[in-house]
Amino acid sequence: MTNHEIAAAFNEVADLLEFQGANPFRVRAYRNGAKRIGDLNESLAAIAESSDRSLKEIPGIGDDLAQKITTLLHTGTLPMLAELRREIPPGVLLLARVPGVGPKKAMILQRELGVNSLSDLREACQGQRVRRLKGFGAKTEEGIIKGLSIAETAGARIRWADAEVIVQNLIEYMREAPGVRQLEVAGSYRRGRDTVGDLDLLADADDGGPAMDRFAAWMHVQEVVSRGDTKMTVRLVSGMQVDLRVVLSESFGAALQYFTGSKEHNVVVRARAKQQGLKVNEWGVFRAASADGHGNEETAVSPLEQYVAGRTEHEVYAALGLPWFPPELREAREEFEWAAAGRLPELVSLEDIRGDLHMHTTASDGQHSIEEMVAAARARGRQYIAITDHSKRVFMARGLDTQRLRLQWLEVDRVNRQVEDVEVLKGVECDILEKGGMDLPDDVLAEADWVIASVHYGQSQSRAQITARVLQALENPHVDMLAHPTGRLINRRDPYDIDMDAVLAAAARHGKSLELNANPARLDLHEVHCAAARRLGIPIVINTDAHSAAGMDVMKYGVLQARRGGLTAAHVLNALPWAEFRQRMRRRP
Ligand code: DGT
Ligand code: CA
Ligand code: CA
Ligand code: ZN
Repeated sequence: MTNHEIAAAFNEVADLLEFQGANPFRVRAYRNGAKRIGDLNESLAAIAESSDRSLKEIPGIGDDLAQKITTLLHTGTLPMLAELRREIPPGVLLLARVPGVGPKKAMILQRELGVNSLSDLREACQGQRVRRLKGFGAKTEEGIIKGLSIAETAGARIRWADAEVIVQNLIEYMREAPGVRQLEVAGSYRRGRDTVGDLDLLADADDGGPAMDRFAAWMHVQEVVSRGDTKMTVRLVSGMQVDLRVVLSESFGAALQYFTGSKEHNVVVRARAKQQGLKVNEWGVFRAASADGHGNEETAVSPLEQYVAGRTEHEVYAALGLPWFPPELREAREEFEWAAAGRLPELVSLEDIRGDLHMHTTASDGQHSIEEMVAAARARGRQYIAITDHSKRVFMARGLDTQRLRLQWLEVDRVNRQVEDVEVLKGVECDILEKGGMDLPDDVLAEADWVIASVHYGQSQSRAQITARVLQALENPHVDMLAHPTGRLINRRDPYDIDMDAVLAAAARHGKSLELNANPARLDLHEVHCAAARRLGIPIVINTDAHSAAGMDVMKYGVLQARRGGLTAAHVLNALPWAEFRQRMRRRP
């Protein structure tokens, strides 16, 4: 049992307890314990086994949690969790995830109205029964109806970063399955899509039985949906479906290629094979038996088709005269043209990133000071950062007016003089006002090293209005970059209605950069627009928009999205080393 899995168990206990209306301190104890476990560098199993150490030396772990960790380590289950799961129908937990509901309201809905599923909830809203509940009201009811349609159109797709947590646990757990030689998660997860529908796990083994037995016993499995000799499907407690397929080593590469997809990419691959008298499927690449019957005498007993390749993906693609494609590119967009020209791009990687040009501090809605953000940036190998707190319009986040901003910039200069290895830029995330225009005067923006323009208000304006506001901001000579250009929040808020062609053209014309906000809830710019920006020569800046030191860890999600847009380091402005980035800056500090 890994730290991840134990933390997940505690988080689930916290969710379920909270759902039952348990003492908030008790709920917090489990959540806090899960968080502390998540931050640990060593495995709980090692600490528990060591004779001179105790689990209780971990901050946030008292007698009770220590005992539960021991139970989990020894038995792989937690009786208390099993009981909670029995008491709370999974349908009701789903309710809590509807935007506008949350655990407290879900609990009331279930208790007072007997609502147990999303469709029950919709009916209750339509019958206007929800608004009559204490503490709900008509506005809440309307919010829930909106939340329901978001939950339904989002379907069961989850954000890539959330899938990553499941995948890490799953791989760690399944690696110990007897007889399994290789293990990979294929599908949209491997392609790095912003959301993932289901997980496609592949195992290389002679006999699928033991691997399937272990899989069925995983603590996060709610139900085994189906099980055959080589394929098994389960549903996890979270609602996510996972397919496990077991193949032989000769087919592992072919299966990995096949189940990584996308379907569209594979259509082209199969057509290509056909042209060459080959056939490709999840078992391998095969040469079709000659139609004229010239085959050898053994044809009657040996397979009609001759196996050509299938052990590795490289081998499969090579057999078809194709290069190995990074999974992020397998969407049948430009990859086959690039391959034909013999130049697949060398996609940007996390190691290429040198700067981070969007982050917040305690001056507005961040949790850490300038110095703390500098230390966090240093720990992540960044050479330069921009401190970009909100401007005054964002009063909820205590946005800065001219006076406070100038004071902060003095502070930035002071810190910058003190640190040798990280360059700290005076920046601001300046709001684009609802009526148009920037939230701070031009002469103030002119003093900054780095100016971000952002839309936070008036997102439901008409396409013409929002587009005009953004174009005006891009024309402002002091603006360097447009942040989170479409405002989408994955599964929660659609992008605002904006003419992206016009925005891209304006950015190109005025030499402005566009942000790829790496927050896994945003991933905005979308990959398709990243590709468009690349073709127009618009620099992309991958930023964390960190509101805390740990917030800087999201960079990898932005990089993944950039890779799906076919970006190389040369397309990413903050992949430039400091000396070169400095040359590119409008104002040179
Ligand atoms: P998802 O799960 O909706 O996020 O997207 P994918 O791409 O993971 O799709 P999924 O799970 O249905 O299938 C994984 C890959 O397996 C898919 O990209 C291509 C391949 N595949 C699955 N079913 C079929 C099929 O019926 N025909 C073909 N040609 N390929 C399939
Ligand atoms: Ca899938
Ligand atoms: Ca699947
Ligand atoms: Zn921001």
